[in-house]
Amino acid sequence: YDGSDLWLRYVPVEDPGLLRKYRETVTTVIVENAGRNKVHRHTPDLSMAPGSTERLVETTLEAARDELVRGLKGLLDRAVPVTTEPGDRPPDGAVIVGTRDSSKVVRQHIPAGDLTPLGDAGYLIRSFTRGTQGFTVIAGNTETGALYGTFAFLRRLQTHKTITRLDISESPRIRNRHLNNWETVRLYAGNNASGTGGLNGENGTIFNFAARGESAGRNLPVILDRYIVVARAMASVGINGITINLVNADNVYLTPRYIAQEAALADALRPYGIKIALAINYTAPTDPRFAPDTLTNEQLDPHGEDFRGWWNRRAGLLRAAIPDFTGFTVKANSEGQPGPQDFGDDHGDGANAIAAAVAPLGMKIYWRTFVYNAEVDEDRLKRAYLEFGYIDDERQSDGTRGRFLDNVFLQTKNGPLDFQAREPIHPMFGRMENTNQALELQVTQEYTGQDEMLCYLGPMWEEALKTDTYATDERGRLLGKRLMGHIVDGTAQGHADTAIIGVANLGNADNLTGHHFAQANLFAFGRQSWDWTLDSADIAADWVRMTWSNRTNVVGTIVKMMMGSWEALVSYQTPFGMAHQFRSSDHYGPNPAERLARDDWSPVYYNRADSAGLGYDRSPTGSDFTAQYFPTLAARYGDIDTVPENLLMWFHHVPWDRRMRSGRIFWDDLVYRYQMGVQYVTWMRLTWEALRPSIDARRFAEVRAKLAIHEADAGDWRDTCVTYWKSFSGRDDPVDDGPLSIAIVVGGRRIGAFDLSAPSYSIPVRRGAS
Ligand code: BDP
Repeated sequence: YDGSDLWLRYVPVEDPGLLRKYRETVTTVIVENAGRNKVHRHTPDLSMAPGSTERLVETTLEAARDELVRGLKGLLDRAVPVTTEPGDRPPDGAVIVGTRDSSKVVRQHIPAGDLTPLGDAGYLIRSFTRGTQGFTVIAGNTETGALYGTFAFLRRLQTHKTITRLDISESPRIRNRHLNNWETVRLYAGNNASGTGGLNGENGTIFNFAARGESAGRNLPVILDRYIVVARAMASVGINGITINLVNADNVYLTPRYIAQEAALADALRPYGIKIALAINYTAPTDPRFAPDTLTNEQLDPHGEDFRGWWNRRAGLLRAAIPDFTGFTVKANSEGQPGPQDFGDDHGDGANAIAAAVAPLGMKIYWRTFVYNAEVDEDRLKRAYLEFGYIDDERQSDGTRGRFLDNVFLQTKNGPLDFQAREPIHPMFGRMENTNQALELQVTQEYTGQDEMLCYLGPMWEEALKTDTYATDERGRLLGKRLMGHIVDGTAQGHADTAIIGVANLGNADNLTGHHFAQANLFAFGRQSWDWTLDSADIAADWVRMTWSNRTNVVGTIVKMMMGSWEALVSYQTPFGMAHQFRSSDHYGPNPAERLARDDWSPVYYNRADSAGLGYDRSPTGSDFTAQYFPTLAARYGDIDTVPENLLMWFHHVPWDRRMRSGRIFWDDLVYRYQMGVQYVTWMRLTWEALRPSIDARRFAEVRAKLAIHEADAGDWRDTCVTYWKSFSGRDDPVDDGPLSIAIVVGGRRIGAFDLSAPSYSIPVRRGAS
């Protein structure tokens, strides 16, 4: 097995008792009126798409029905009949999927009052029994809700949970759960210099617009089978949108030839509840490729009609081809991308101009806040708040605050730097009370081992989402809702429209993500986007059961490997709050001595190594970046005695002989930490070896090969960094008094530890986990 189904594997249930029970509970699938609500299709010839071996579905209920049929056939190891007619009373063993609109059964058995509060994406799964007879209803207010419920039901079988006496209702906490697909990231090509390589899944991009197909004499876009696997996988975890191209945007995506391709892709994704968007370039209107509709630089005035008119026309073309096109992602005045500042305007002017132009079409603007400028700031981290904060604060003529329009989201990375393995939260979360905030996470492992290292990111996102922002301090305390997750889901500051964005890790490798374990990060991103309060260990356990095996020892072992893997990577790459020690050529390996043309791209700028110590002083005695946090957090981070040790060097220049909480001096603890990270990888490699009898041959071998590379490269990180630090500290390696365990702390809560005396990872039993 090559991993190409992601976690949508429907293998026969091994346990005979459970299989018998499942077969009793599920004997028929009933989906009424699946073919109604035909979705708008611009490419009718794609019903059987060239390049695809599968018939493309036309409606969301068809997608739900087909998934149920496919899943049950695999899991129950026998075909389950489908009917469209429930009769007077659903037969024993029926599973009915629908909405109150589509299904008589749903209308009869699910009161509107139970469904309405679940909104347009929520679902309900309910068992009905009479005597020994019973049936199951999966219902949503919308077909998409019903599809989500279908996947949730199948997940229960895939993870061997009970499917009787169900009364489940779920709805997402965040409204827009999107991927950003950076389709070409040639710079970080990993092992493959010509494609998107290590970052996005080995050989190249997931969507291939160069592929064309001949059908009925016409030159049609190709919908490859893997697009549909991706669509199903996204829907299975509730992801409902995707910006399909790189943020350093190529204007070609706005040309008619590409729009035709985008329309075909949107048609294929639509039944799965997924809408598409594009990343754009601020100065696109001046691109000669759009002639005769091309503007001059002088016409790029965000307050003028030329600029707004252009974007309105372009968005209109997209809307005509893609009726549910959602809008644009914009990277402006960032890393050489053009933006309003080039013309004397600010982000508010620029974002609002495009937002106003597309608002009549119901579209939104996701304006990224990833900005920095070495020429104006000593500390790169301060820039975003300086450029955006005052706009949020500005009093408007109608007395309200905040200049950004309602259809603008500011899209901000979880941390203030750039997707490092551990960052403090970005101080803008909670600060931008009058603006829609979208949280951007990096699913693709640019700085976390790319597709070579096994690094499960669920705990990292959980740590970020469960960090206390102390937003508005006292008021926040009274409200009781001031975690990062509360800011993002809108409950902390009363935002109705909410968004979370994951930079996707999809590519054209057989397993779509390059490393088999990278699939877990896409899965976790979706699950945490739906419900950020979930426990990352529970998510890992679901994924392992769906992807690898339900055998207790396999589940326990792989979950242990995953849960410690991120803290291990932090330990051998950038322990105790160190950041950005990557060699610039690929962002994979270490080069702490590197000094580049730009300070703020250089490892030496971040490590500040000298004979006194190591780390960046951002406290009031240094750059005073800490002042951007709410007072309680600012005080905690700003004081070397109260800052959490795992963020020590993020905020302080730490003397080599500083006494650490372990009782050892900083230098010794630092070296031990590097060593422990590497030892953990060794333990993972050996542990995987022991799983050989339980894992299919191809995937076993592929992961085994990756772990060997991982171990060697982790050792390289340790050796390169420790050797370099030693040239400043002048100290020897500590001997024989190493710590025995590293605590795994998520959201201020110790969730476990890995113990290196006899390497293993332990997760204490948690109470109250559902
Ligand atoms: C950095 C990447 C760069 C991206 C940038 C961004 O190195 O390729 O363009 O983020 O977020 O991590 O725009």
